[in-house]
Amino acid sequence: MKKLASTFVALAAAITAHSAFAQAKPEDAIKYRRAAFTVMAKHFGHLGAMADGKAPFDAQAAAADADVLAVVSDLPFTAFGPGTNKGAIKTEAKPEIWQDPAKFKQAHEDMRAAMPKLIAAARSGSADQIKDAFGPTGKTCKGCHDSFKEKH
Ligand code: ASC
Repeated sequence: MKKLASTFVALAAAITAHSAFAQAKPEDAIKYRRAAFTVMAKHFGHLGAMADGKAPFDAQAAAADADVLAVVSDLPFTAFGPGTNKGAIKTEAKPEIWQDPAKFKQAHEDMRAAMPKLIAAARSGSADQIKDAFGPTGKTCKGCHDSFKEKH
């Protein structure tokens, strides 16, 4: 019964989160999440390049990256609703996302725990703080990719 109740709660949350795509074609959701991940990777990657000394450090640009990540980093996760495992355009999302939603949710939660630290670091204007926060956040990106993103 407890399991049934928690399944219902998870389902209700999923329906709410995915309502933007409830009536949409699967490829609309695929396009949306790929676009959000692309924007995310661009700004995350820029922080990483600055942390590694591969791009000149620019505190203002770092804060702008943080602002983008604060808005964009949760968006892809609204677009993995039921039936969006395949569509008319390419997706690298693995079936495991829909087969093991609790594990996928945990991967999202891991990122949600790490990302605010990177965002705060990037807003602080300190290259050292960005360097400290970047690795742990990147680990959550990689952890999710390893389980849920097709390798190519
Ligand atoms: C990036 C990027 C990712 C992550 C991942 C972290 O810059 O585009 O997908 O970092 O490679 O391991």
